[in-house]
Amino acid sequence: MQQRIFIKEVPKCVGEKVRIAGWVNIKRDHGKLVFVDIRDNSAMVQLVGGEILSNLRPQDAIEIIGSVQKRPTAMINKNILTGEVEIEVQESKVLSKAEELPFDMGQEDLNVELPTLLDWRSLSLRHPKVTAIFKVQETIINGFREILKQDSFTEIQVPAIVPSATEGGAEVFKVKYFDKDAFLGQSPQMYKQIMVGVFERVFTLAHAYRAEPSVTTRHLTEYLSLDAEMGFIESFTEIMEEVEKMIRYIFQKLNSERAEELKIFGATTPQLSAKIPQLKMREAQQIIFERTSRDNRQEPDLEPEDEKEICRYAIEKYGSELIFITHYPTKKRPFYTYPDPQDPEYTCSFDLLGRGLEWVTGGQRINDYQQLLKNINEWGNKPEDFELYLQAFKFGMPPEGGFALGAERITMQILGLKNIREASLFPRDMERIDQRLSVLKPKDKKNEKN
Ligand code: AMO
Repeated sequence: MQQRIFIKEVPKCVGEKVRIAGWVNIKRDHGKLVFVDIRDNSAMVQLVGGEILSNLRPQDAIEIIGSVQKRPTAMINKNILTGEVEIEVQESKVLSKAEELPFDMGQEDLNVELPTLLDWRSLSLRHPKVTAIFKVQETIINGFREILKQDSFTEIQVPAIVPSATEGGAEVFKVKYFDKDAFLGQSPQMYKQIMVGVFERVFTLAHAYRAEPSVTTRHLTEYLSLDAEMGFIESFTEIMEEVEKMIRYIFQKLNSERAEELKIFGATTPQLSAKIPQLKMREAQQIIFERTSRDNRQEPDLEPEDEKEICRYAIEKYGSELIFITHYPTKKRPFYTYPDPQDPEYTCSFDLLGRGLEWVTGGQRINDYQQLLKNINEWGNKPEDFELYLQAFKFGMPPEGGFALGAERITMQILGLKNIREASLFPRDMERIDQRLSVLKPKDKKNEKN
């Protein structure tokens, strides 16, 4: 039997007979003449036929044999890879029939509300506009991997079931672990730090779990955390330099490999200045106060409105859509964060904000065993829950630090998506674990934030 080829190869086969397989995207029935767009993992191509195609329905999985021919000049579509050819179908076989669709998958813009897209996820993910989101995400993840590998980081895998909360006690999922309690890791933080003692530079792609008790457009309860950690640093600014290098590499990769997908969303990678600007958190709050008269100068963190305002400022002042905010207050950061020796009320830590939202968090860590032990107690944790982690600091842990970014968050921000759920194949939130867990009752509306 003739071997199947991928659709992207079809333009090279003019005058030849080919066998291809894929899904019916759209059917246009003109009576005697029927046109079908068929899609596989590589491209889409137009089929022409008569009765042989008339029974096909959108999303049927089919296999056909046909002759590749040049399209009449008036029918050429320069916008697609296979736009100069079509296949005249001689044999057609339905491999699996599709039911009637719950919404029109043929519309280019997919004008369907998000809850419907999520209720029919296995179908909606096949739409080219939705698929484009995950191609972009894959490129972001590949970019993260490639640049860190180039810089001598080793990829590690960490467990999801953990003995203790690391990023704050409240937002943690408890799991029944035989006759004990365990938790789902809020971050691979502990493990990446331990592994600095082994490989010096490590990174991981870890599922992170946060029991976020509210419904927002930027939080998931399970997200993909792209984490890195490096030893033998002299200052936390080295970590920011690594973040900047990684971000630039990812943007460059997106522009060269994903121009088509960015175009579908009318998106561009964020504009950057020669160097990403930096401000201390208190400086940022002062600027926000001067610009808006909103006085959050005593607050321990930036409010969502503040993040938006300081991003507007960064564009106006520096021509940069990204900005680092450094020196968050010690008491508001996790116990492992390194206090600034010059001003221990504040930490050697940073967030990278972009287009009004946080993208990355990072900083230097406390690598002194005694100081870490003291902080674990002061932050209200039990040292015995951190035994294995603490052990690493008894045996020569160099000065170190690292950072993490949420894959869905970055995808959302680059493509200008309104809701982070759009950037997750199968999003988890308070109301959905594939199925809708409940329908919002009026009294729960107070949990709805932006
Ligand atoms: P943090 O808690 O700030 O830091 O998280 C790091 C990054 O992860 C993303 N993120 C989320 N994305 C989707 N849904 C959520 N609920 C969610 N929470 C966080 C954001 C955020 O910037 N251990 C530290 C990192 C470090 O210091 O290395 C940490 O987890 O993009």
